[in-house]
Amino acid sequence: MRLFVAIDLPRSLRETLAGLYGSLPGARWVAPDDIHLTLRFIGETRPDVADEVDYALRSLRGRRFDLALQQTGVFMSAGSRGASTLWAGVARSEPLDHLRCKIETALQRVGIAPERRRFQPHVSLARVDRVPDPVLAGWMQAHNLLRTDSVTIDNFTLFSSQPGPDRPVYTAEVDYELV
Ligand code: 2AM
Repeated sequence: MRLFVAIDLPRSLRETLAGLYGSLPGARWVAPDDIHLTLRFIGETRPDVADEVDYALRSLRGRRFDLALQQTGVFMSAGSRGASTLWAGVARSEPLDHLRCKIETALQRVGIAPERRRFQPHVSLARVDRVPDPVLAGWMQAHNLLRTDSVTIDNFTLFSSQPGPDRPVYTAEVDYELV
């Protein structure tokens, strides 16, 4: 199974983000229920290793923290990752970095290969490969100052991802409480 660890965003934040939908013709928006903040992509994992991942995450003691989204940006398509992605950024915070480090340590302890890529916390909002560049640039300028209220994050989630007919299907497998 294909796994990743993420924060399943509170409804109020998803609603704020979903309020942007429809404002950019040609964008393929992420379904509001699927909006999340990935902490660690794990990838294809054997069932026995998935059990160990769950155990490792369960044993981790993480602290709850406040999170706000700010600004928008675009990752241009890179190889197999496919379409360019429009995202909302995450205000950098020490507790978020701390949680991510704890997750990384826990995963490495059960043999998951270290993450070499730099952590760029973001919430993917839409695939925008079909949006003409000038239209995208205008939209970005108008929404660059996006800033949501801050919300308390009191859990994180192990998700599985399966290919669906038109988009991946994300399933929340286990929630882990932050204290
Ligand atoms: P994205 O939204 O920027 O594409 C499930 O695929 C989640 O894991 C997505 O949030 C995705 O980020 C993230 N992710 C990180 N690295 C990935 C990778 N190498 N392949 C697929 N998804 C990845």
